[in-house]
Amino acid sequence: MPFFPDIPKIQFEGPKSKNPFAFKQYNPDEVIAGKSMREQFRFAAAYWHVMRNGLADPFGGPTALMPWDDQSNSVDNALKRADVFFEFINKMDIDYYCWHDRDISPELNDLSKSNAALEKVTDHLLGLQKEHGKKLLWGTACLFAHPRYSQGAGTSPSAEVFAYGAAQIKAAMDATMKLGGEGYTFWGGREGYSTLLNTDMKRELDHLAALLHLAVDYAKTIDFKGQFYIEPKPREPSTHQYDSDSAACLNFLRQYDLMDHFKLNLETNHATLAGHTMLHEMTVAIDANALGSVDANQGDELIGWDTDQFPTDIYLTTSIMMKVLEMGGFTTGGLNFDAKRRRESHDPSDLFHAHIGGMDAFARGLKIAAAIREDGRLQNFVDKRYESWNSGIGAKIESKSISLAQINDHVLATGEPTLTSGRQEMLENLINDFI
Ligand code: XUL
Ligand code: CO
Repeated sequence: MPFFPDIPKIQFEGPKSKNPFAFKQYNPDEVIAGKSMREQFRFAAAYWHVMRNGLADPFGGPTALMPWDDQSNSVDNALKRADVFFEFINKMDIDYYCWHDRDISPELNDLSKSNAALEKVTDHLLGLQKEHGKKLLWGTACLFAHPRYSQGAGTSPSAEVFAYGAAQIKAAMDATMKLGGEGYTFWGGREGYSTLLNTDMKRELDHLAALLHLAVDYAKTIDFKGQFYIEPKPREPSTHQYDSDSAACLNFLRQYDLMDHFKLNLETNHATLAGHTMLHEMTVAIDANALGSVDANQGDELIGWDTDQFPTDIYLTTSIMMKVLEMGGFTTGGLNFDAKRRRESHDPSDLFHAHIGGMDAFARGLKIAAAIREDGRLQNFVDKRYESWNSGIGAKIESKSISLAQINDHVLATGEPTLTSGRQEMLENLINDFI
C-alpha cells in the first residue's frame, strides 16, 4: 500500500509545465558540461529531515503530519519508516541518501540493544537499496542528541563518554560499510564549548583528533574504502564548535596529520553562520584539494539560526555549481538536501514540493554555471588580472629566484606601479546576463 497515494512519480515536464509535481528544470538524463544531470548532482535525501523532522522550532512543538509513524521508539516503527522513505526517494527519482544511526534506528540506552536494532534496520535498508537501486552517500553517528553527549563526545571531559561515542562510531561505520556507503561523515555538533572557564581546549582537540585517527585505523581493519568527511559549523548547539569553518577544519586536519584521510562536507547555512559565503567556503576547500561533498540548503537573511531551508536562490546554486564544475565534479560526494520544510508546511506532499524546488534550482544553477564557463569571459578576466605574474618580476617572485635587494633595484628602476580596475560591477552584470 503506498504511503503517498496521491503523488505520482516526479518527472521532467520542462519549463512550460504548470504541474507542481513535475521537474521544470531537472532533466536527469540531459547532459550538461559533459555529464548527465543525475551524475553531476548525485542528489541525496537526508533521512533525518525527511523521516524524523517533526518541524518543531524553539517556540513550539512538531507540526508535520506523519500518518505512517506510530511515534514509538520500536524497531517495527523504524522498519516502516524505511519503507516510507524508499517510496519517497523512488517517487522523487533521488539516487542517494544519508543518515545518522539514530535516525534510522532507535537509541535504546544500552549499546548492545541499540546495535542489535541497527543490525535489523540495516538488513531491511540493504534489501530496499537492492530492490530500488538506491545508494548510501554517507552515514554518520549521532553524537549530539543523547544527554550523555551534552558536554561533547570526542571532546567530552569524560573519557567514558568518549569511549561510548567511539563505540557508537564503530557500529555506525560497520552499518555504513554493510550498506555500501560511499562516505562517512563527522559533524561535531557538541565538539566545542559553552564556556572556556571549564574547558581545556588543547586536550579536547587532541582527543577529537585521536577519535578521528581511531576511525581511520578501524576503516583499514574492515576494508572500508569510503571517503571520510568533516562538516564545519561554527556554533549551534555549542557556543563555539572547533570545526568552525573550512579554514579551521583544514588547519586541524593538517595539525593532526589527517589531511590524507579527510575531505570537507560543506553546508551552505553553516557557511552563513560562520560569516562566510558558500563560495568562500568552497574556494578555501577546493584550493586545498579537500572539497568532498555538499549539504545543500540555504539560510534566512533575517533569522539568526540554522534554518536549513530548501535552496531556491538561483544566484546561490549558480555559484555552488560554478565551483563544482571548476573542481571537475563530485567523485565520492554529492548534493545532500540537509534541508527542512517550514513549520507551516506540514503536509507529506510538502516534502515533494521542497525537494522538487531544490533540484530544479540546482538544475538551473548548473545550466547557468556551464554557460558562464563555456562563455569564458569571466575566467579570461581573472587570468588577465594576474598576468603580471606570468613573466618579468612576477614570474621571478613566484619561482623564488629573486632576492629582496634585487626587488628593491627593480622598483628603483621602474617607479610607481599602475593598477587596472577590478571591474566588480561589470562582472556582476555579466553573471546576471546569464541568470
Ligand atoms: C546539523 C547538520 C547535521 C550534519 C550531519 O546542522 O548539518 O545534520 O549534516 O550530522
Ligand atoms: Co549538514
